[in-house]
Amino acid sequence: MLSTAKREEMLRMMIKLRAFEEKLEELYQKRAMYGSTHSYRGQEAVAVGVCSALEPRDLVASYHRGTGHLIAKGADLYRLMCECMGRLEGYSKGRGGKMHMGDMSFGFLGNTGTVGATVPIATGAALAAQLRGSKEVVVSFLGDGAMNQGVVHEAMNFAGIWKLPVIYVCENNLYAMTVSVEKSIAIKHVAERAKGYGFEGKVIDGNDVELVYAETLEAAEKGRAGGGATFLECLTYRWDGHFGGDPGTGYRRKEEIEEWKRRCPIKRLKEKLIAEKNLGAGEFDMMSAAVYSELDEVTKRALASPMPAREFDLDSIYARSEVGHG
Ligand SMILES: Cc1ncc(C[n+]2csc(CCOP(=O)(O)OP(=O)(O)O)c2C)c(N)n1
Ligand SMILES: [Mg+2]
Repeated sequence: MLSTAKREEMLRMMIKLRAFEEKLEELYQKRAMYGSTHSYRGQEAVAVGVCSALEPRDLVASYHRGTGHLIAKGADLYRLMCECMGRLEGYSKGRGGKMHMGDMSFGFLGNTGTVGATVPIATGAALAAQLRGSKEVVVSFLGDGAMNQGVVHEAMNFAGIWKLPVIYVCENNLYAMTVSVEKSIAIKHVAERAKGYGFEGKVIDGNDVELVYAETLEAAEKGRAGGGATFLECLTYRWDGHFGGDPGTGYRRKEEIEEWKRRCPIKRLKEKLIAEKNLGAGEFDMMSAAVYSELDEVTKRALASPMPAREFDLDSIYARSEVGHG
């Protein structure tokens, strides 16, 4: 059983993830963001459950819906916000925007907008960890849609052969853009594919943060002990549209959205802690208010921070032609 302090910490972190998405949406509407949003609202228990079970030395690779993974793994909110706004003090000096940043100081290999590309990156990092004997475990987050990319199959097969210390966390939120899993995946649970790669695949409730935590801990211990990869299919749901400009309806029924909102991962842990008398309703409100006000401060600072200067346009460009300028 997890301590109350640990569960409160996870609750606070889930609120932080949600507040961040709400702030990004507000900024997107004001055209203050660099690029679009891919809201993580509704899926918070996956990022928080997984990252809370990892050790600081462990590594994470993520995808386009990656702000939650970044925060849960320890990103600095100010630098993250700056990157989302294309500002100089962002993790990629404002060049990558919210889909492209990484920082090894907190074990974040990076996220990418190329669907499926996260998986070979994480698998390669797991091979490196195995060769170094470092006992690091690598997590690859991916969506259900990514499961149909060829490179994912190649990487998972490789992980199975080499018994790599990697955990594939598939966030099955039932849709890839507007396409439902029923239309794109021939089997009911994509976790069944893990058997074909020679490692264990489990289907779990991705809105239960304590369960996600426990399953990740078990998979990480197995990976560290040389037991190889694990695939966790976390059943969850994105509350919002695929990206900022998508209302999220049309291809999804209103009742379906409402039903999943009732299964809110934050509400679930909050109510459990209150029922156990480990948290008061007032305490929850205070916790929540503190998170939102911290984020307001961070946003204010980020909005006042510098934009990248023209002189730096060619910095960090590794391949460029020496001819044709002028
Ligand atoms: C290689 C590639 N193909 C297509 C796209 C366009 N695209 C962006 S997100 C997305 C859907 C991904 O769905 P899923 O993996 O389930 O993640 P979710 O958006 O549901 O979190 C697609 C097809 C892309 N970015 N990269
Ligand atoms: Mg999906």
